[in-house]
Amino acid sequence: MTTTSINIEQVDLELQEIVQKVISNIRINKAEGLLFYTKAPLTLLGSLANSIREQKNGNKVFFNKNIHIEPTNICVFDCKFCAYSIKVSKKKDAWELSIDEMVDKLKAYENKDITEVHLVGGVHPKMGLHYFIELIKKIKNIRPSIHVKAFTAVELEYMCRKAKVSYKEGLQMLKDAGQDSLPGGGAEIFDTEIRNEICADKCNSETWLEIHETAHNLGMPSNATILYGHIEKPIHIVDHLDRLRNLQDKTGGFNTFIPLKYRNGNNQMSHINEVGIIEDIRLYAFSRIYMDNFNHLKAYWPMIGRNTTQSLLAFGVDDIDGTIDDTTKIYSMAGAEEQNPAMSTEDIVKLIKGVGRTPIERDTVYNTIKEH
Ligand code: V47
Ligand code: SF4
Repeated sequence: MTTTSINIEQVDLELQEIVQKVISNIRINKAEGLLFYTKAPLTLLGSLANSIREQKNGNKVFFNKNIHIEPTNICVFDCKFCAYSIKVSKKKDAWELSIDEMVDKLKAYENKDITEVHLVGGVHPKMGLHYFIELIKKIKNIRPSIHVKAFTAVELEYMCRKAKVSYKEGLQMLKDAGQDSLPGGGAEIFDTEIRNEICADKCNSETWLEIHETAHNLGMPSNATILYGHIEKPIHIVDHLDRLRNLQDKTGGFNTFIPLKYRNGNNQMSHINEVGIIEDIRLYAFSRIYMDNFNHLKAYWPMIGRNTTQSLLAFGVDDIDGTIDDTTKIYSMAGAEEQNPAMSTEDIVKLIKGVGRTPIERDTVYNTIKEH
């Protein structure tokens, strides 16, 4: 690392060694990570994170032009934090889109220069691998150049199991149909005890990691997430980041890391208070420091809100996702500030320039499309 404005003598002795390592680009281990995450002053975490983001990405802040398609909110699983899923199709508020309805959603963007479709939904018992292969083929048929980022590891585990194919076979079939990459959802918290408390019945941590590793080996990159700010403790956060860092060492297949703040509206964990902005900043800044082999750290603005997103650009974040155009429900239903998430390119550019950064329109794999 080149420069940092930290006066190291002001820091507790036990933390100084860790700071020296970070400044010298030497990886910190789990024990050091835990100490640093829990004990380092916020200003120190923030300053180091900002130096690292500037070393990796300069003054750039990336965004893309994308839409979400959510095939259904019916889900066989029962994650306690989920405000979105519905068990049975007959209930009001449930939706199940046909392939043609989903293709029509994309057709509505015929004359708009979106570059990505983010395709994720509940785990519907009847929408299986072959249904989605047909959907992806149709999407690529009408818009061959669009990047299809589709299906969390949770959806993939279920569709492969139902179709009786291995993850490798299932992913290869989806890739052949035109799927380009995987989003980062479903990771939640890898620690087994916490995972069993909040989402016991969906794919476990080892499977999540195995599916992403398999995708990377097939040449499909992916994203990674953490769901933070509920019942997890710092040790679980460090463990989660460590498992992702290990897989990234192995494959290099992750594009970006996306911390997702737990929102407490309308779910079975609504009694848990949401954490405040100080905890958000601590988590993002620490992630930037610990995940030394991830090139990008994303703040997903529909979930965390525009103001916090702007603040996080000084604490390690270099990506804010996309324009979205009000095509996702998952966070608004859990009480996020953004009830109808849509930003025009002008809005995004203004948000980024408002804190003195340089907006870079990118494609999904971080090729620059335009500097604004
Ligand atoms: O896995 C669900 C989270 C995720 C809540 O890869 C909640 O580019 C907070 O992963 N409070 C799905 N979070 C969304 C996701 C995602 C979003 C945007 C971009 C990308 C990407 C991935 O949403 C779930 C879960 O962790 N989630 N409910 C809630 N109440
Ligand atoms: Fe289903 Fe995903 Fe909600 Fe869990 S988070 S209940 S897997 S839609």
